[in-house]
Amino acid sequence: MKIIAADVVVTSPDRNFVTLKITTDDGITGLGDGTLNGRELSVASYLADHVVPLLIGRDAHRIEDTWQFLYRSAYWRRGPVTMAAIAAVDVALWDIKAKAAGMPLYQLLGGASRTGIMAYGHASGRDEQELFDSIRRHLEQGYRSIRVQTSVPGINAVYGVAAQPSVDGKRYDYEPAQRTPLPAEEDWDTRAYLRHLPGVFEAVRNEFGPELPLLHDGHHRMTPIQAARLGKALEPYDLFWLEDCTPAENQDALRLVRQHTTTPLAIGEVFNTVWDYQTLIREQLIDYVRSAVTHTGGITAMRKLLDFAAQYQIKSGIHGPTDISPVGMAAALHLDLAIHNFGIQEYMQHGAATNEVFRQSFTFEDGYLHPGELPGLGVELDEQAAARFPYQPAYLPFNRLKDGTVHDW
Ligand code: KDG
Ligand code: MG
Repeated sequence: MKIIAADVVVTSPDRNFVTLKITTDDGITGLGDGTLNGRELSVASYLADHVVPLLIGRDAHRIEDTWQFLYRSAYWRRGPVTMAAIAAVDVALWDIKAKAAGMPLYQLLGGASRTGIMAYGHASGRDEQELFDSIRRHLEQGYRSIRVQTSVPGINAVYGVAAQPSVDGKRYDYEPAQRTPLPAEEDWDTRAYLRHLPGVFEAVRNEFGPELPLLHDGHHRMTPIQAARLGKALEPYDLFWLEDCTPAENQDALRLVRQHTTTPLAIGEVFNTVWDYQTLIREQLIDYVRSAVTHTGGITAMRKLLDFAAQYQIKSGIHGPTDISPVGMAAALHLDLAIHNFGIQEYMQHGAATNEVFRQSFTFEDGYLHPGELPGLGVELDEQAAARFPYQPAYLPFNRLKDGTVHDW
């Protein structure tokens, strides 16, 4: 089965997405997600200019060989642009292989290890009432695990807090990329955040009881000792995880955090290879791997990463915000269903325009996701609908401290 075409589709229904569509000589097509929030066109160019010409004529069944060829023949290794491009090819080839086999992709990954995939949603509020309201709405939608993000007195714009409910009045999800010509400037004050957050979790536990799994994302803003202090302060509220408590390029820093707190730690949404986790996994410094299939070289690389993590009782928590397209989400769900060390899946839900461009077979019922039983990934791209939504420049915001210093966002 030879690859005869590979097309890069950039579309912006509710936000920008990069999709690779591979076509084989027997008419089977496969889709892969290469979306890299705020840097979409770099991946589109990497694919169109440097990868597509290499794919034409290759055997679509040779997924491992194609992965190794793209990774090693570039000479330059790793990085989010390269690994998103490789992921797009890899996932499209798995889609094709599963369609050729007439099976949903999870069957090729070993079959289902569970009946459903526990998802968490993003609740947020500018004050306690708005936060409680957002949590209740998520519970009504069926979510059984909730990420809690809140405004902090003295800070104008905090990551993860939706300023207002979306127009349908139902969704409180937070979309960080803004369609602005320049990145929006936000402000940050770690001491104010550390003072405020434990009280918020105390209030949420008092209101919603001890059983509801609660998560929180620190979004890389603390130093290791600040992260250690927060983890310790949150222990009475029994978090499912504290995510990205400190920037983790320095993996050694997590030793300090780990020595001070039993709050479970999740890290990795900005990582793109297994090497980013080498110390974190080998020394069991984290509890959940947060990589996205889309940014970590696809199903082939994620499977190896999660199998490595499994030997150390570390589970999956695959990245699933709205900047992962429905194609990337579907790939995550097939993997979630198949692996033994599944932990939880992030699920924010896309908007109506995105769902029109990407027709999906996955379901969300009673808090559990399922990829569906269609052969392949179970996602179809409506190219005519995609063409109605051309690319629009959009950037993630950045942070400055009160004295003007740029801080991690
Ligand atoms: O593109 C950046 C987002 O994917 C990121 O800010 C979302 O932190 C995030 C999360 O946990 O979903
Ligand atoms: Mg995060």
